[in-house]
Amino acid sequence: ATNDPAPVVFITGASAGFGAAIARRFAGLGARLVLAARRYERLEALAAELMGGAGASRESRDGARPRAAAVHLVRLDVRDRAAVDRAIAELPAELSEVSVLVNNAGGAIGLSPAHTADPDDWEQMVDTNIKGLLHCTRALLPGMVARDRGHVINIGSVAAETPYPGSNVYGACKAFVAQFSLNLRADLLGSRVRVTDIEPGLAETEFSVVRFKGDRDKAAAVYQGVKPLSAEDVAEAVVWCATLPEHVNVNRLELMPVMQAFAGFAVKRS
Ligand code: NDP
Ligand code: 8X3
Repeated sequence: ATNDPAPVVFITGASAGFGAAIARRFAGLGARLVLAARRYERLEALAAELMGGAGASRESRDGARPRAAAVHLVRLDVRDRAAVDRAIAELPAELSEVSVLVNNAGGAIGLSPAHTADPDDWEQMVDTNIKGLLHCTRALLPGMVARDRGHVINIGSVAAETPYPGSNVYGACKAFVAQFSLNLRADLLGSRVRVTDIEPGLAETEFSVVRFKGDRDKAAAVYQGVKPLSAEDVAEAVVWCATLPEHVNVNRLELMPVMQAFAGFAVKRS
């Protein structure tokens, strides 16, 4: 109905990359936003932009200036289950009925083969991409089911499906995300809560700077000579899934730049 309040969209990892672009797109639709990340000052700058305050110069792809109906910021490390539960329990009353959760916080740490990879990097990837996503989902899902309304949008990756050297734990985490998303659909049958796994390919964000632990030259080389996906491309896919008619569930959506494809089987000949 037209007098329904603007939906509340909870986005993890909103301080950069896809998460910030997703926030801008939902703001452009007049949504109410809960933005979470560890770098709070980044969230503050984004909130100022989205509420039309300082720094509100950026225009969205269709030329409109995004303006959120409300923005609430949460300094949050999704790896900390108690902190996730607390942040959700302490949401302002008017933002407590979250209708879209975008589980976006995550990334890859390192690109080393399994036999030399740093186990701390593996643990960080599992804690963020898998356990962080579980913490947020488990905390927000009961409300969605009780209201019989909601959408969990998980940011997976092409790495869930396609192996490549050095992807070892990162790709396996995203395979978890893909299967967990489908399993949620099975559990939620009978409710109107939707679940979508968005699986982007090569996209230029801070992803590679994080993967290469701050080595910006190495990160830039990943996108050299290619037109990668942009954060806005991915945000558009997210918003499309979220704004389809309520009876439509996109289970899984994989997108790549045209200049990326598959390498086929590798064979080591003697
Ligand atoms: P960025 O590095 O640009 O952004 C990652 C975001 O995740 C940041 O906002 C960061 O915020 C947040 N984040 C990381 N760890 C935590 C944590 N422990 N708690 C809370 N927030 C956290 O990368 P992308 O935008 O590219 O990545 C977003 C998602 O997309 C990730 O899940 C990534 O795996 C996935 N992806 C990326 C692709 C790409 O090529 N770029 C392709 C396919 C999927 P902060 O540091 O402030 O906490
Ligand atoms: C990020 C895309 O191909 O670098 O998930 O793993 S890739």
